[in-house]
Amino acid sequence: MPGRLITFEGGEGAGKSTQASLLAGRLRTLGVAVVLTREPGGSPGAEIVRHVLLAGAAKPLGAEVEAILFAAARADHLDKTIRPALARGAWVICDRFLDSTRAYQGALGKLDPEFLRALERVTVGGTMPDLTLVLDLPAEAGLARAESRRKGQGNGVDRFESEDLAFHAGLRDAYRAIADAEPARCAMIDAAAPPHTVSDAVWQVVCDRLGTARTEDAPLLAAAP
Ligand code: T5A
Repeated sequence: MPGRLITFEGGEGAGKSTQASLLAGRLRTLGVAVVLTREPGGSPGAEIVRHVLLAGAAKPLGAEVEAILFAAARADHLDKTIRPALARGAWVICDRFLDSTRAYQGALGKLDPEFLRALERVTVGGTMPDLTLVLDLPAEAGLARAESRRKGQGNGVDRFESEDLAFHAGLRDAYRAIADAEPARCAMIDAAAPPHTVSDAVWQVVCDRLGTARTEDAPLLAAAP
């Protein structure tokens, strides 16, 4: 079976990491080789760039420089992790990918779409996701979830979490526009329901779009005791 690239996108606290991990588990129960990864990061070099970006060290340099750094991290991630895994036939599940740059740096950072397309050409090239699941949640709800997770971990807010509510509401609109523009690649998922209900909706889309398995091959999680 050929490798596939599935990406999760959405605003802060929408549940991307939770859903990426649940999907990886379901695919593994079917014997699919899965590489679960994230952006920014996912390779040793990209994790260093992640630290610089999320600490806010590049913020004073502006959205254009931040976009270049996200693209540099993505190039390394693709070369060291994603393309080798796809070549082995693994399914790669990535927590954020190029749509995060389009939404955060493009729509909210007001960068020229042509500039972003040029960055995508030299980094992503033909390695576009087979499927992008856009988790949709009101900004207030996502920020509340992110805050409760942060408190649990004893972490402070990072570079983008510290932006105001209008920024995060704008992100939701940006992701909706991205999904509308590429319906063959993207699927919007209502992320307000409990995690296992959202996971069942994700699984349904993966089965329908990628034909990996039938829904009955992996049990519905929401129905589990
Ligand atoms: N960025 C990234 C850019 O600006 N440009 C780029 O190109 C890229 C790639 C990365 C930051 O970098 C920016 C965007 C980001 O600001 P990050 O630390 O990797 O930041 O984290 P995020 O991706 O921002 O992760 P989030 O904070 O948004 O969280 P998730 O992954 O969406 O949510 P998750 O799964 O961790 O869940 C959050 C909390 O909610 C609970 C979980 O248990 C957890 O406590 N939860 C639910 N609760 C109720 N119902 C559900 N359905 C729930 N699902 C999860």
